[in-house]
Amino acid sequence: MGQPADRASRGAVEPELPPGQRLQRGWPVTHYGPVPKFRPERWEFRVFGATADGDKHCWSHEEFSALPYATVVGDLHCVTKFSMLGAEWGGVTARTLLEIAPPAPEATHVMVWAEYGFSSNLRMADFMDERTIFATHKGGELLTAEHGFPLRLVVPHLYAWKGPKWVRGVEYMTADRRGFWEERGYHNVGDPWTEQRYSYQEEPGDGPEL
Ligand SMILES: Nc1nc2c(c(=O)[nH]1)N[C@H]1C(S)=C(S)[C@@H](COP(=O)(O)O)O[C@H]1N2
Ligand SMILES: [Mo]
Repeated sequence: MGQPADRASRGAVEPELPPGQRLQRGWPVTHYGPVPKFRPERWEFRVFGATADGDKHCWSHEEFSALPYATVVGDLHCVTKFSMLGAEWGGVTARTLLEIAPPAPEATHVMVWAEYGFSSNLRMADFMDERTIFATHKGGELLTAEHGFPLRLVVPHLYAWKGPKWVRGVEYMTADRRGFWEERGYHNVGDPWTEQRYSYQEEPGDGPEL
């Protein structure tokens, strides 16, 4: 391969690979279960749980598509060790969502919900990261069905299971709770830079008791 050295010798800014990860050519599809069929008339995006006003907030697909569009550059690190670096994601940032549907001050975590009950939990600080984005596009193109169309979450600074594809809503929580993979042996926080891969690596305070 020798690619990193070539890049370094050209003096290019080296995109960094977290420990134990390798670069992947192309973009593999990884998920559990079937790819859901998108039915626009039945799709809605919901923000619920510990909201500031106590109400549930809902957007139809048309309404959600009209929210402010932004792009961020961020990586995708799968815990099975492949990484994609420096992709451009387009969509609605988590910060925008937090502004238009603010959480109650007591909210400390979020559960991000997707089709078929898939979920992933995040600390509010990770959700609030400026690069956390509900993506509709990658590299200027609409996501394909396998990659999460019409909407997926991307949390570039965490392992990619923290970014549900086919996402349908966010629950603001006043205490932490494990999502789908976090209940099944994966780390509650999932920082790829410190290789927080599995729940047996958790330190006190990293997550709710198993
Ligand atoms: N709904 C759903 N989203 C999911 C998953 C899943 O099983 N279900 N797997 C996650 C994992 S483990 C990874 S690595 C990424 C992969 O995204 P990709 O298929 O677009 O590469 O999706 C994440 N989002
Ligand atoms: Mo993954």
